Amino acid sequence: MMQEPPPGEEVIVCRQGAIGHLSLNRPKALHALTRTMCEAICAALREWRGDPGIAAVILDHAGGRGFCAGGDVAQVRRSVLEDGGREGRAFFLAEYRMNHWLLTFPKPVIAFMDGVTMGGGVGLALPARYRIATENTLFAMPEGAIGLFPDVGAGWFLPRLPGRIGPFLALTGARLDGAECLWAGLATHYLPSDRVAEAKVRIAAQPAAADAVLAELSIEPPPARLAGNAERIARLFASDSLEGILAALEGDPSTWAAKELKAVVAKCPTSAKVALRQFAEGASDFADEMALEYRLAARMIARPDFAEGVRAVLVDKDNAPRWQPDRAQDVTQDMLDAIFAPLPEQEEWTPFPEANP
Ligand code: QUE
Repeated sequence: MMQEPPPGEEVIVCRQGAIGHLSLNRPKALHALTRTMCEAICAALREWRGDPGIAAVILDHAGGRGFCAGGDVAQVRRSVLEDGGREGRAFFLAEYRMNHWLLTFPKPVIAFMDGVTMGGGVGLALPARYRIATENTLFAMPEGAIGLFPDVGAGWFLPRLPGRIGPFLALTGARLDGAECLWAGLATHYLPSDRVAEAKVRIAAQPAAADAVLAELSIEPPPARLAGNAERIARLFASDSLEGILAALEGDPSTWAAKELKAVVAKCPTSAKVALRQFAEGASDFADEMALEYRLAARMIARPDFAEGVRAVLVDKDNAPRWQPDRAQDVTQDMLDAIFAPLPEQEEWTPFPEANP
């Protein structure tokens, strides 16, 4: 067994047999990610990558509710207001490198989404080979509520979901439960939360049998509400233009469409158009996707909508953001072109330089 981590450690890094165990440990902030946490995760992955004594990695949260509420966007907002966004960009650089390292890690990663899994938490879970949902899972990409966009690789994973579930999640910020995550392929297994501890112990004892352990402990989830909505999601979110989706929702007589229309209209229209263009263009590989997202992040946090969105949701909590512009038709192609334009070469995102290639 490893020694106890120092108190206040934001990620608990330890080895259990042939398992590398990473536990997010910021319970008061629902384990929201800081740059320090992303760098600690990457340092552990770098060490474990070539270590023949490590067969797999477990990713979970330490105490209280979990799994991970996102990036610490309140801190990014302070950076934007105080240092021109320098620290905010450093955070996204580190976070996206972590996302890329998780996806390219040469051994199985097992992520336990046993609680809130939003934004940055989704970026930790989706690159994992095994993604465990439970009855506590609450999954969302809510960045449209804070003038950001679906990042952390969402532009890679979400367009690959069935139907138009990706654009639906991005534009509405809809929250999925564990059963819906399994149905959509966001999760690979559904376990009752009271079997999660046993799953970890058994995987640590026998990492090569992770697959069998998870299969054995899995249960049939309750029906996925999302399955019943899949047809109208595919139909009403079919357009690659925000105006097209708004028109489809407005033209549908169902109360479901009226409710989702309300959700889309409440979000930042620039965020929605950025998400749709990001999904439609698609990157050729995951590293390209992260480079694109880093450009988008650098531009989006500098726009007034980001500071305003975080203010409305997390600082003042009035949930009454004033978007600029606040109508879809006023977000122009030129504005989007400026957000998608490459950064000066020395500011572009690059993968972590490898210690042992
Ligand atoms: C959109 C987001 C985030 C959000 C709410 C949104 C996000 C995030 C948090 C969050 C929540 C609770 C905390 C915390 C952060 O909320 O990214 O530190 O305690 O991290 O509507 O993107």
